[in-house]
Amino acid sequence: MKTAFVTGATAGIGEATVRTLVNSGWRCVATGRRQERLDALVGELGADKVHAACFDVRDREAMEAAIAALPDAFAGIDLLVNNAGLARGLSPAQEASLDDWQTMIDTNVTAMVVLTRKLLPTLIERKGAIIAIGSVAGNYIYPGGNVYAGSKAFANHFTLALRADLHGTGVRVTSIEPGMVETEFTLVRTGSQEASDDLYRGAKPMTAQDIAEMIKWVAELPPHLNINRLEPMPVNQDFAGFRVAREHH
Ligand code: NDP
Ligand code: 8X3
Repeated sequence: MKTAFVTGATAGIGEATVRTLVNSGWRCVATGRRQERLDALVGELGADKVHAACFDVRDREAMEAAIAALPDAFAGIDLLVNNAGLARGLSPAQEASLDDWQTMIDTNVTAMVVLTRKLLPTLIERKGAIIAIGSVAGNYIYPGGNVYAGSKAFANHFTLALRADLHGTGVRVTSIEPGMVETEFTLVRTGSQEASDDLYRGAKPMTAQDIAEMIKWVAELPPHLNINRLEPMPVNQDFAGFRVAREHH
């Protein structure tokens, strides 16, 4: 049985991924800050299938302690799903909160880099795989995207850079860069259930399960196949248009 390490498993894409992988015969280390949600996953799927590792990904010591405390059955990692992440705010840069910017950089950039570096030895030893959840926000610019977009451009490119460095190791690396997925993401971003509901209303966004199925598909491909990047979007979403500001005559 293979083992996946899935960050951000208390909600949305990560939670759906743990459920999908376990139902397909994987073991999962499920991480996040909300212990009660991790406990619920263990209760639902079984302690032999899910190990709950509750820590803040921005806390390097806590991350290291959680890795060191993995039970033997979960200690050899075959798949790292770099998923934990968030957006805070949609304000233009000139009005944005520096604390929000720091939170996004610490979570989406620094934590992903540190965790990946920590798990590379076991991933190489087991000829495993890395799947990272980047975003279309890293590929196309939209107003208010600023630091979130920058952090996801980093995620998209860091993941492809790993693919180059891991050349010849047998480790597979994939960057999945989704558009709009209905999760708690927009609630976290806006701080408002109403704003979140408004954004999704009538848009037919993708579901967390849609992305989990892609992760499972990529993870279970034959070992000679590597998908470099996937960029799924809802049919009702497309690219940001160019804008022109008109001077008054
Ligand atoms: P959710 O808000 O539903 O889930 C986010 C997950 O990240 C939660 O499990 C949360 O756990 C975890 N997380 C956030 N901060 C931390 C932290 N400091 N320490 C540990 N865990 C943390 O959002 P999604 O499922 O939508 O987001 C998952 C990923 O997908 C993110 O990287 C996001 O940028 C990306 N993405 C999302 C899209 C969307 O439209 N929803 C589109 C494209 C990409 P907890 O709060 O318990 O710590
Ligand atoms: C977030 C994707 O389309 O909501 O990563 O900006 S989108």
